[in-house]
Amino acid sequence: MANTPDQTIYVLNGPNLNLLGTREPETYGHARLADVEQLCEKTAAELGFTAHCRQSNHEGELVDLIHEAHARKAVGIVINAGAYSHTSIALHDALMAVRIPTVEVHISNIYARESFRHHTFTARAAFATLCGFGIDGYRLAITGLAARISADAKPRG
Ligand code: CA2
Repeated sequence: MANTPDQTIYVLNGPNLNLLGTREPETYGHARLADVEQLCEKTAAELGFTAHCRQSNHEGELVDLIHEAHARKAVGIVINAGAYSHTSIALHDALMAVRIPTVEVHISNIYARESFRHHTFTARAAFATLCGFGIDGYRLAITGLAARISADAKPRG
């Protein structure tokens, strides 16, 4: 079955990711959040999906966006919850509640950094996690998510 453009993937970015490209380029590179969102929109469109990109610095707003994804019948979520990945049971619970196939992305390799970044709550609610690919991780995440969604939509025989 062909994908239709109303098949929406939510791309959610968490706290401080609005600063991308303005500070700490050695860790996060030179691309800005607008570049990330453009990459996601292009990648999704090439695969027959629509990327709906949102960023928030507020945990509750991210919870609301996960609920919104469910209400709007989004078919997938790509999430980089930033530092909330390591702290937020609320985001974990929201992702578990909506049961939307989710991929977690981190721009940096969190396992090569401080130990407090090694555990993520949101990863437990995702079927896959990517880290360390820079912003290309978002393209890879959407590609893998699209493949999973298309495979799940195929009738088994
Ligand atoms: O590597 C990632 O994508 C992170 O999710 C980024 C978070 C960090 O807390 C996670 O451990 C790993 C931080 C995002 C902050 O982004 C900035 C970007 C530019 C300048 C300053 C912060």
